[in-house]
Amino acid sequence: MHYGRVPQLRPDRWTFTVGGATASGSEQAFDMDAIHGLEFTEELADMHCATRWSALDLRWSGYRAAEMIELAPPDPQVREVLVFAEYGYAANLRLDDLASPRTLLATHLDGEALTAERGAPLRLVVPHLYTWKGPKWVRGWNYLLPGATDLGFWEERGYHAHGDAWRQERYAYQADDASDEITPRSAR
Ligand SMILES: Nc1nc2c(c(=O)[nH]1)N[C@H]1C(S)=C(S)[C@@H](COP(=O)(O)O)O[C@H]1N2
Ligand SMILES: [Mo]
Repeated sequence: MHYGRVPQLRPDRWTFTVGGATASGSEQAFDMDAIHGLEFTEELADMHCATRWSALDLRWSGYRAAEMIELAPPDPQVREVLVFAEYGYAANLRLDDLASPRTLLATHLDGEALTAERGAPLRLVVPHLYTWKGPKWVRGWNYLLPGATDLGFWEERGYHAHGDAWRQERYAYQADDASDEITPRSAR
């Protein structure tokens, strides 16, 4: 399930871009070959949609987002990222959640290459967060400095900046005033 149409893949033009507050100060772009050069790995994860359905024990495989963070690291002040996909879909994540060893840039589900519907060629999977934090057709992320107000698709519509499925963090009004959290406009 997703918002909008399934994007058409243009492999020749496809890049994965890490920008915003990078350690180097410049944006880095990776092509598909660079992604496929990372170590291939697997994670079992449940999907928890914030609108309450769940799907259990899905077997995702692909590459650890943490490896990409190592290749294109953030400025030391960075605690948050905006992960973006085709068509303007994006999600706010904590850097810690992106760097979690279970967070994957997935290319396969249950041993099969992702279909276009499921997010091919690459989809972010963050097992412990609500599924809206995992953009299908992911194209990169921007590192955010403290105080940044960049919001993802659902965060702009009042959803939670962190989105921990086990704490049922669905809506922004549930957030405390922790200064490391982005405060969505609707909660100000
Ligand atoms: N690019 C993009 N990714 C997205 C979404 C979207 O609308 N666009 N929806 C999210 C939400 S809310 C859910 S529940 C899951 C649905 O994933 P599925 O289609 O594999 O079931 O995709 C997530 N990733
Ligand atoms: Mo969802």
